[in-house]
Amino acid sequence: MDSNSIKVKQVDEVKISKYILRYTFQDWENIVESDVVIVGAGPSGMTAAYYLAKAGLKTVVFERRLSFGGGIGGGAMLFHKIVIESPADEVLKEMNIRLTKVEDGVYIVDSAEFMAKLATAAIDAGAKILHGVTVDDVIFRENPLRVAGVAVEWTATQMAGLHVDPLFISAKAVVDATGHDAEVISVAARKIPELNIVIPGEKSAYSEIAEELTVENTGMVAPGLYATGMAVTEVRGLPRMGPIFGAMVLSGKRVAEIIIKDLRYS
Ligand code: 48H
Ligand code: FE2
Repeated sequence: MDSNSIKVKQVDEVKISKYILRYTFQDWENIVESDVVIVGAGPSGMTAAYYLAKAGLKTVVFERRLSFGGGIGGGAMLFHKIVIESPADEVLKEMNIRLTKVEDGVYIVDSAEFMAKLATAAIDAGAKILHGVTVDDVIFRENPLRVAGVAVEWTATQMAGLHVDPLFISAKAVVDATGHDAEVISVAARKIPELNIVIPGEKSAYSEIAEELTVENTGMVAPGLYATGMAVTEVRGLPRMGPIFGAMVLSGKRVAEIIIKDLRYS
């Protein structure tokens, strides 16, 4: 060894495995009883996670893929710029995301920066984001009838087509932030008919009105179950808006505010 060599602390394979297992299970044991479960780490889910964690609620985000951002990365036709309009710019500025003003109240942001800093903001606020986990069912309770958590499975297990039973995570509020398919609300509608959830499905594009409608209709779909982002559009039969993301951010913020209020008075 020459005098320029760097001394790297030696850790053997067994220790590497033990440390990973110990701290992974420590986290899982903690999140198994959460205040809020958010399904999907897209723009609406991560914004919601940021505000919920900031308010002190134990918040976990389950994301099927091994990445953050949902539809942000794909932008429009894979172009790497995202359009944001006021007042969503205030949320992005709070997260140190740089915006270029193109006209009064309209901004352009780089998709990579948007994804990375949104995730950073949510994590720094205290939210736990777990990748490679798919939510495929909910837990429900009667008297009063409500959604009380989710069932989780490894995405890889699902992709392999294996029949493996899930683990359950309890939560006072479950947020469907899964985007266009509103997967969590869809499964609840199908498997718990007593909730009387009817899903009309998203309409074709009408950007000017779609954003405001999506934000306005954000909120509770059934006791314990909330919609944010494009899941709102699907569940409430609203038009889509295309590659403009202000409503996703504002919807995430709104669902967080509603849940914070609901949990405070429950
Ligand atoms: C775990 C899951 C599951 C599951 C899905 O699609 P997203 O980006 O969702 P939003 O609503 O935050 O943002 C929508 C936006 O990207 C968009 O598509 C817009 C504005 N479209 C307008 C238009 O006209 O087309 O993110 C959802 C995330 C993704 O990362 C999925 O992988 C993840 O949820 N996900 N994770 N369990 N069952 N289903
Ligand atoms: Fe979309």
